[in-house]
Amino acid sequence: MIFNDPKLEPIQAKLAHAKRLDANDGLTLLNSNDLIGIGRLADAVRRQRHGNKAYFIYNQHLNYTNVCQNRCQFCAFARDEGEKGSYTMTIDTVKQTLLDRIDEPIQELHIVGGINPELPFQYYIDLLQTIAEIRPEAVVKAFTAVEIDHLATLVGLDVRTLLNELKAAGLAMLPGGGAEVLSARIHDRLYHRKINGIRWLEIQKIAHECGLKTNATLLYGHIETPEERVAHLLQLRQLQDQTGGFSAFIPLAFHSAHTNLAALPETVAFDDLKTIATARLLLDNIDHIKAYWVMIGESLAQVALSFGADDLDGTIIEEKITHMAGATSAKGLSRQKMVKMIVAAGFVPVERNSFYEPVKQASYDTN
Ligand code: V47
Repeated sequence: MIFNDPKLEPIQAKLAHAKRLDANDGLTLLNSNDLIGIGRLADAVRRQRHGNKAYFIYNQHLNYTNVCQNRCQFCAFARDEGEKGSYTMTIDTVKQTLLDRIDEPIQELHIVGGINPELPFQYYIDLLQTIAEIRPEAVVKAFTAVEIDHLATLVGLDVRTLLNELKAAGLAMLPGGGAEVLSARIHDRLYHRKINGIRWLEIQKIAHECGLKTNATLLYGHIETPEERVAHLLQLRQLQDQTGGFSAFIPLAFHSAHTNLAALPETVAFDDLKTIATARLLLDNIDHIKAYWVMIGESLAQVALSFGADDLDGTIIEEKITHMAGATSAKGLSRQKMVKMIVAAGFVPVERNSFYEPVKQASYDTN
């Protein structure tokens, strides 16, 4: 390959010799303006792993409460108890929300909420058991490490015992949020009330040891430096070397509207693509990189499939967290729309379950 930026040549040579990229390579990628060169490197690795397949899932998000004691600076979703717009779903409302969609072939429920000090531990057990009752075939991907840490403290159990109890009630996987950026500096400035990066990694490790797969995210496009982004990716890679428990990595583009950081601009497509491609190249031990269409929009998510991403996440049905922060993407997508997006981008759609096993599907109508 001939690059516009000759600094990419040694990176290409390393990749050709199956040598691991390091922090300097990560910085070179993020600081380079040769977007096409970076994209070609990431696309080559993506195609070695996944060919021209692009994954998606029929999933439903359920945010059981927005009452949260942590009040992170970047969040537009959280409310105080009793504040206008605050809500907590009763178990009956959860039931009804699931029953409203009972005829749809939902494979996964993605469940996250605020840290609501009023909710007893039994609520979380009831939530999991209700889902298992109504949707026994769906995989429950629920509770970030922040919620897990809170529940362990609430009920006075160590994380391992707690996770085993939640597993027994139906928990199958943890979603990737909560770490934001694995950096003490950013933790102290933007989300000091919640667990720090060290604790987040510790909880992932315990979850992996309990046989639970987890995802990992990076919230980027606020006050973090390129060095901090790279350090975040390398900490994930290091843990993955030990446990192999991360299933997917999802870069999350920051949306500033209605947050305490509202003066910050939206991320730009150039940086979104470079971040996805850099993640694909540095995270040589995490199989799946998601282009999360909710945050970068449907069109750019399609393009991202050629810049290292292999998964568009899912139908979602109703996304709340990013839309409260000004996202202009759809709140949910139909299966047909997801298939069309993938086909139009030149890839072969694979509808998957939470564990990336293909779901048997009659042929898709893409007209
Ligand atoms: O941790 C909050 C982010 C995350 C904003 O595991 C924001 O498959 C942008 O973790 N602008 C929750 N981002 C979402 C999440 C996730 C999403 C999709 C798939 C998976 C998965 C996990 O949302 C939070 C935080 O990083 N977030 N506020 C905002 N204003």
